[in-house]
Amino acid sequence: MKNSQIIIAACLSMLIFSCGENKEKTQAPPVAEVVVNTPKFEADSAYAFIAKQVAFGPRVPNTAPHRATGEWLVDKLESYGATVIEQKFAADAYTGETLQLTNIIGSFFPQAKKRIILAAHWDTRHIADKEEDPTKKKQPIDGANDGASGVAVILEIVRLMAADPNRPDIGIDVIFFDGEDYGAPEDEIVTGDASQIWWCLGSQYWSKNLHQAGYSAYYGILLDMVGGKDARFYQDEISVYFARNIVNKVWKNAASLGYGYTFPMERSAEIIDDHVFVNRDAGIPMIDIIDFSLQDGFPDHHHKLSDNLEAIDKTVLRQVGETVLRTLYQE
Ligand code: AHN
Ligand code: ZN
Repeated sequence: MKNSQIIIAACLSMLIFSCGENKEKTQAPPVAEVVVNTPKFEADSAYAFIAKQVAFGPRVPNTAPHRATGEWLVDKLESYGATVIEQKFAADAYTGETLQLTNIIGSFFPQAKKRIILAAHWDTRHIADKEEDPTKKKQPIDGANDGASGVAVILEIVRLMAADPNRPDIGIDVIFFDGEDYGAPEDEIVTGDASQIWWCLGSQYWSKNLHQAGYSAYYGILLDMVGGKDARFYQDEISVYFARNIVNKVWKNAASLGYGYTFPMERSAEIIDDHVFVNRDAGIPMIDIIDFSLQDGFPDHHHKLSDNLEAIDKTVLRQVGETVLRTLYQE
């Protein structure tokens, strides 16, 4: 970290000196808060990245909107200076279909040894299976929050970092996982291998087939449903188990920015998401920032047609963006 980025806030010493009794006894140095100069996260820009993805149509594997979105994401990452690898593979779905999937990996600042992964899934769910109405249940979703929001916050972060001459000396590897949301509906009986997990197909593949032999990273941050109105990001048990120190630093940064309500320092549950496979099979610590609480579960619009642009709150995008940026700039 550069000295110019550090501001020492010694406010606490004033507090101590104002209580007369401790005046002479005070020996401890003032508590210093490290504040870093990050670029300003533009929530309008992140929102526009969501709107752009939604405008392609539902990003369901084996469809034209999915292919077009994939090309746009590659172009976008390259436009910010990344070297992009498209990891293409076929995966079996619970339906018996074969899905043509692509993990999109964009590497920034290749000379940096210390590398951090920013990940999100870029596909959207093929069915709105949490709808009551049987015709709605079969329709694909916009996935403004579930899918597009994580991608959008990451695009905004790399857009800003690529243009910042004072960025920290870290490398960023963006991974947009495919096939996260093609899991079987709860009420559907699926035949075949009972041990097969039908969610997270892209991360399952990547974790066993790294895009570069011997690839590793310091840690990763997965963003999933990070733009919904009334979002609360509790600490998922899997993230705490594999990467407790990363969870602590991210949640502390959220609190220091004044976002403690949105990032409660309380556990949620064991969320099955892309980070599970990255932790377990690739051995890279990865946390998940995901809108889920023990009390309310996933957001109301989860896997429904209402997961559209109206479900998005720019304030939430900004809170998540600033929290992640502050974390990166402290490395
Ligand atoms: C399951 O519902 C199994 N996992 C939640 C992960 C998820 C779904 N993220 C987005 N959609
Ligand atoms: Zn989903």
